[in-house]
Amino acid sequence: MSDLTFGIIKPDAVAANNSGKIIQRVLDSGFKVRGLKMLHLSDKQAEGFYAVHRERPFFRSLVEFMTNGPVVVMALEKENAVTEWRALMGPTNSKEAPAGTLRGDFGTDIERNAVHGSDSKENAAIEVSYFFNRLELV
Ligand code: 3AN
Repeated sequence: MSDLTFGIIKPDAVAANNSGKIIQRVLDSGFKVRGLKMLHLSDKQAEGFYAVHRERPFFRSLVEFMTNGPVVVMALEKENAVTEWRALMGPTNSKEAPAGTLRGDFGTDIERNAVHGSDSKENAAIEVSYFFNRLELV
């Protein structure tokens, strides 16, 4: 099996009806979807997921944004999945993300940036298991 990474279609992109387009771009880019579900994060779930950012000034705002509507979580498989998914997403700030990247095409700014992706193989494994149990991964 190739590498797994973890992705989220964030509340801004779900609310704008862009989840389908984003999933199509995922498939067109050669990822295999190993896990997929929609959920509405609680404060505790979002705080736990973003625990590494707890001390950052934007933490409260990030948690509020991530809990303001449903998200779609994905376990994605591809050779070099972490790097490939981050390349498809584009840079963190949607204002600086080029057209053709998901954050460039579907995001608004540094917070409302449409998608999340793991930043390392180690974090990908942690994040996949935060959201999926083994029965939910095909
Ligand atoms: P990435 O998601 O590209 O790995 P991180 O890990 O630096 O970026 O940030 C995690 C999330 O926190 C980002 N996806 C973004 O939504 C939010 N974020 C990062 N920096 C800021 C900021 N200066 N203001 C508001 N939100 C931010």
